[in-house]
Amino acid sequence: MSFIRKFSVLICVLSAAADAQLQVQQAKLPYAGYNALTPRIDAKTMELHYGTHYAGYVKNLNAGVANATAGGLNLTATDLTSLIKSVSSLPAPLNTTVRNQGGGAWNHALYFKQLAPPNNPAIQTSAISQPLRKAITLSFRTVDNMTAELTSAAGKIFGSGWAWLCYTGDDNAPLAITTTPNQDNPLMGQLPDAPPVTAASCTPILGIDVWEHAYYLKHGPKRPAYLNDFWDVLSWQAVSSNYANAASGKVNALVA
Ligand code: MN3
Repeated sequence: MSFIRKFSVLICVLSAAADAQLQVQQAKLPYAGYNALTPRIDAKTMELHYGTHYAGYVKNLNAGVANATAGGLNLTATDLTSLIKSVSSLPAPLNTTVRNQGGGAWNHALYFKQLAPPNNPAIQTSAISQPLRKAITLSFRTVDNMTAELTSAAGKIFGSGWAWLCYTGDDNAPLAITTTPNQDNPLMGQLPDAPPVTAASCTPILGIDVWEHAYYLKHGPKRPAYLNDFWDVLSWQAVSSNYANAASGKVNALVA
């Protein structure tokens, strides 16, 4: 075997090994630091939420994937979105890891990327794109109706979970509101031991985290006060971009 041939075989082996293991990175914050969302979301909450909880989901997911692939599992998912969508077909214990830690990684990437500082024009409803506005009108008549329904759904979640504005793919009602417990995500479909998902398999374009870690340091038990603050730092520009990506099937762009 020539040197060149040996060298290219080695390259192939190395790239196959690199492909075999999916490594998820934490999404970068699209604003400057943990102080950027004050006073709506305080720096200590951001530090704990982004730097500890979200970082933990990513770390634990990568460790679980590394363990499973080291044990001989041939993982076909090439990104975080295809991984969480495939959760029902994964073997134990990876299925539980992907559901909890992978869901946590996906949900928090969407969450932090959709926010903007309170003085940023992106938070004005005038930043809503024409296609998103049309979808909201078809599904809820007005933006105010939609935000009221989503706030109400988020307020009613018992314990930890998420409220979602979700792209359905239905031309007559392109958007729906749904909730999931823990770190479940509508992209996972209807999970066997979970409460019925009203719009299973839809693509979240806006997510409200109602775990206590998202608000307890500042608001204590007052979840409605947190929900008020949340809307003041929600970037409609980001949600518009999420809608465009969801509607064109570029779902992993929501969390990459
Ligand atoms: Mn959280």
